[in-house]
Amino acid sequence: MSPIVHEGSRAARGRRFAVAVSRFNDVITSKLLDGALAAFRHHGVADDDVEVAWTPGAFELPLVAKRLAETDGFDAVVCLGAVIRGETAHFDYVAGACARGIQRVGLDTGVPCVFGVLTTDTLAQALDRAGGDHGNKGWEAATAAVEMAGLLDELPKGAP
Ligand code: INI
Repeated sequence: MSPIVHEGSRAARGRRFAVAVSRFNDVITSKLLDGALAAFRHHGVADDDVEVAWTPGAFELPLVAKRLAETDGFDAVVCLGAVIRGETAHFDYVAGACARGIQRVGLDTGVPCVFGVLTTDTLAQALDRAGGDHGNKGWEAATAAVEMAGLLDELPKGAP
């Protein structure tokens, strides 16, 4: 006997995805968006099956993600942002609220909601993760969205 294993197919042709992306630190977030769109294309998603909504900052991502998740027809929502610590305690409020909010949207709606928000101490660290030495977190987030869409499709459905 072997167990039934679910891994989430990455065949994403025909799937629809939404991206909420923060304009704050858009030097970084535009690169995250480029990475996410490239990953969707890589997995066979058509450009017109992806919708992008820009928010003022990372703090606003959860509300916009919720609206997108409640819109019938998206298989997953990707949230992209860059919260950079700098000198202020603002970082902790923005990053914490953003992470908790995005997680809550996924749990409340049942639509996978992916956390593609960089939380770094410096701009250089953020650049490294937005197409630099440490890859592109936007690409990773879109790939996670594709995988979660496939996995939730495969798993037994819960009660309505
Ligand atoms: N928003 C970010 O996306 N990243 C940040 O680093 C940031 N900092 O440092 O302040 C930030 N602030 C704005 C915040 O997300 C809201 O847009 C703003 O507070 C209005 O609600």
